[in-house]
Amino acid sequence: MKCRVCRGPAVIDIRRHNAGFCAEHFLHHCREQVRRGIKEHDMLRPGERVLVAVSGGKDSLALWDLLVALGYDADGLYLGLGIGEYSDHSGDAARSYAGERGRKLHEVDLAADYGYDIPGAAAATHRAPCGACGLSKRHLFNRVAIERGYDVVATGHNLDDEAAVLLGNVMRWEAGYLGRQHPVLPATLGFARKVKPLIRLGEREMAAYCVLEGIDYIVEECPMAAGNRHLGYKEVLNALEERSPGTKAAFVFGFLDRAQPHFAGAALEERETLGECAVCGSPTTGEVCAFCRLRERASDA
Ligand code: Q46
Ligand code: ZN
Ligand code: ZN
Repeated sequence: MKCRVCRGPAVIDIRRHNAGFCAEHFLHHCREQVRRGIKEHDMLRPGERVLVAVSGGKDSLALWDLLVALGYDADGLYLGLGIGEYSDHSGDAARSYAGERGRKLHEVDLAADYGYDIPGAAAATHRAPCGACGLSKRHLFNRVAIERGYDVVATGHNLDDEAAVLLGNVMRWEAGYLGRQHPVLPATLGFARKVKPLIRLGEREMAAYCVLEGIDYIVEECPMAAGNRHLGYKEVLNALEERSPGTKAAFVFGFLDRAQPHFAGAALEERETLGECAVCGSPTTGEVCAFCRLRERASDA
């Protein structure tokens, strides 16, 4: 297999693009895909301050690296979830990446700063940990962005993640979620803009990017992911992709082009009914926001 660009030996073959790339041109391909994604969806503008949600995994570290390579002013935020060794290792990976490359990493620790952790929240609510975890992440990334003057929160969701979430949402016809499933959620009162610049890159590409760029990321998966529905959807999608490369990209990009706009109204309606949380001031549909309610229950436990 040869590099599509220079005809030298390829180090990676991307079936979806029916192309191989040498190391140099693969890194260029990744930057190009991010640049295109940002431009197509008007995710970021020059001079904006970007807060990258950093987990220490391949996607978030590659995202941070790519944004800086493309000239964006991007800092990281690491959230300590208190999930045993997994959290210790992921925090180390995020800190050493930032330290080695001289980048600014903010940190919030759920236990020290908010009095609970994810395993405790799961026990207190008798629900799957990912619900409390996702809620805490959304709330805190947004809050830190607003408080510290960032214009945008960028997350490392890649094409495989988006395809799996989309399949889940379609299987249940979750109109509200489908309306919000977009690589850009615009800023509204109390919410920073949220963007997903890795939308055009797959999981395998992100792992290869890290290896080729010498980024040490945490390979172990979160132990609480077991039983997470998205893992099942990913397996199904991988089987389809294996049979016909390009299926995931067609599924996600076709949705964004042709179906998502039909659902956008449902999401807007929800936003119109928002007031302010009596405890923290964040936008919420109730008196007290879901994060403050979770914190209250989990820190009592
Ligand atoms: S960290 Fe949190 Fe994930 Fe672990 S508890 Fe679930 S949501 S699986 S990306
Ligand atoms: Zn090449
Ligand atoms: Zn609140």
